[in-house]
Amino acid sequence: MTFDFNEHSHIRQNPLTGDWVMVSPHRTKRPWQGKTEEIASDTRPQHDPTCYLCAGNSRANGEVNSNYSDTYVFQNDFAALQSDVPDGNIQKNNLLNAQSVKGECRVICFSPRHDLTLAEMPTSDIRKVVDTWVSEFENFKQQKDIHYVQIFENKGEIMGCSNPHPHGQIWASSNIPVEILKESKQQKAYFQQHQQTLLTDYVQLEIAEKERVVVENDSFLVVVPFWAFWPFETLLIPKRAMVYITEMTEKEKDDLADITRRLTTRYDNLFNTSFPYSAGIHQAPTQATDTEGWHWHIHFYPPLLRSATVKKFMVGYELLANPQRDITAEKAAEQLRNLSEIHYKSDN
Ligand code: H2U
Ligand code: ZN
Repeated sequence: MTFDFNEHSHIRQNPLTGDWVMVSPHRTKRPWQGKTEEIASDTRPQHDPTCYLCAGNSRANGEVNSNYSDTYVFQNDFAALQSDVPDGNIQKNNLLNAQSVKGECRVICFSPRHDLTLAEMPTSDIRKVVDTWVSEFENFKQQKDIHYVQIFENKGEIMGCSNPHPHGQIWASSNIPVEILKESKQQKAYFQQHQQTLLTDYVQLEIAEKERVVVENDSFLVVVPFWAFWPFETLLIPKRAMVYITEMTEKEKDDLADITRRLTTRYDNLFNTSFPYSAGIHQAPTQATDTEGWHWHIHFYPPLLRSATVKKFMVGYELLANPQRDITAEKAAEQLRNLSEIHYKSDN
């Protein structure tokens, strides 16, 4: 018997973090049936008078949103990070180790339209979201106390998102989060060995192999990465190595809006549902003098497995030992690649 990646259990390494995932393809012996459950289309109004994020409405703490017409950013009223925390730390016997953390949290409303998501917004409006990400990041990058800026979107009730109004968040902190520490270390080591960013080489490899590619345009490639853990996890990678999103040309910003719409539409079309996910931009720490090897990118981590209602759980062996998946990254990519880029709710 010879080893077959599509048949036999194996572990794959994530070169961005050094972590491993177990793949058990034999558990999906039967061919993919592509069962999709028709979910009653959620009909939300364009403006909801009870929504905290809609234009002109009052928020939970009584502040009033402006009558915004494209994107709108406000200070998170229930922020996890606060700017007025005094410095402090605990260090006891190499056992108790703690440090104070300062920062700021903001909310970005993607559109005044309560009923839309990135997948349903026109590309020109997604471009305004890209511009907002860039300007917010630029602003935080100037602040000496801020060492990392996490821009992300948490979408869907299943992900614990509290409001269906299309929005994302920014958490800017004085500390560098663990995922970023891992990615800095791995990307730097790769660069020192190969004089090329890890993701530049990975883009080349995936364009050559094709089987994990979901969608691409002139400036970006989206793959289900070889080491994906979530069933339909994707990695959106600029084809050109850039440390920060502020380095994008106008054309690249347009292309980011384009690829975001095309990817999120494919996601919605997979199970004919507004596809939940946590997605976020990873880029170098903001005060770093050494950003060697850094190549910014966007992770999409969707929890759905088989239908709009069947979610993958990170429990048992996965929580205690090692993340594990059944459907291979290659099979997931094939499914996403074969989907339409016309949103299932649109009339075209
Ligand atoms: P989530 O649904 O992903 O939790 O995002 C909504 C954010 O909006 C959440 O962080 C903030 C919450 O703190 N928020 C306000 O700042 N003001 C409000 O009036 C409602 C929600
Ligand atoms: Zn709203």
